Amino acid sequence: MDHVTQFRENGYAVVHNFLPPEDVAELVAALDRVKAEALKHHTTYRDHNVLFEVHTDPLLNERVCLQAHWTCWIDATMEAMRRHPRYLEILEPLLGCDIKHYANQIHWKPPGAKYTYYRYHQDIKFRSRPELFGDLDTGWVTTGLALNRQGGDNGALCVYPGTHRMGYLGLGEGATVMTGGSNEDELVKAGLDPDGMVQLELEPGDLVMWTLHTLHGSPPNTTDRDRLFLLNSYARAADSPTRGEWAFRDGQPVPLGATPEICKYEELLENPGPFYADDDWSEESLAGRIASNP
Ligand SMILES: O=C(O)CCC(=O)C(=O)O
Ligand SMILES: [Fe+2]
Repeated sequence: MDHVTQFRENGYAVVHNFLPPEDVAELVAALDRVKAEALKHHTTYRDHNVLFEVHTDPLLNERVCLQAHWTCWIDATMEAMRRHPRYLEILEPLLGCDIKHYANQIHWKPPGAKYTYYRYHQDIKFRSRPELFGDLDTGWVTTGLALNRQGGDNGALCVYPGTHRMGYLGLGEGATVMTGGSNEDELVKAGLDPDGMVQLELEPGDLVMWTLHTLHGSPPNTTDRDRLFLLNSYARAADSPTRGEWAFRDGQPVPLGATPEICKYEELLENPGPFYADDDWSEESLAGRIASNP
């Protein structure tokens, strides 16, 4: 099956060898630069759409960076890669040739850290203003690019085929997606067979794509290797005139403009930062914390 058929039938698709090794190596080097920059901050830091999710890990007793958003604003490799021609190639059959970009996130899973899993959820949960977007079912594609080898042991993504047709299932409510603990029990409550969850095994340069309704999550990293994952979310430009950065216009890559657009951070205009968030991930302070997701 080609990726378009897979995506439509299963709600996800894997594109092996999406990027060649030289591009992967460039991205891995960029991730190292970004992480070094992030760890200059004592806690979570935001400047417009750029976010470094930094906290002191309760097991490692040292600072870790779990996510970095929109690093295309601070790193030329990241900026070029968000509109790499391969993205257009795989997105055009699904979204056309006018495409906007809504989420750009690096996710790390530092070995030995406490919070390296993502509870099962559907990304529609994180669209705070769905009315601003047209076609939430077929107009959106989230992509996750594996930048190192990943499987169940180091926390690769899991997806549940067919859930893209089931509407919002309500999994993962009542706790944050990165800290709330396993929610496997909710699968059964939602009428799903836990064995239906597919654990992906990805090589460096492989890409997985999923919809806003595809149920997914990922297990913790139990190895001494990190898991390097680069997420980018795209949608049909015509569906959201007021949100998102252009990625491709009329089939041509579009660099970032002079100033950031509102993407997922709706408070961009009123509260652009830079500022630090009070990001204490100790057990006591976690209640009520909202993690930022694509
Ligand atoms: O990084 C992962 O494994 C999953 C991330 C995810 O699903 C999300 O951020 O919405
Ligand atoms: Fe997600």
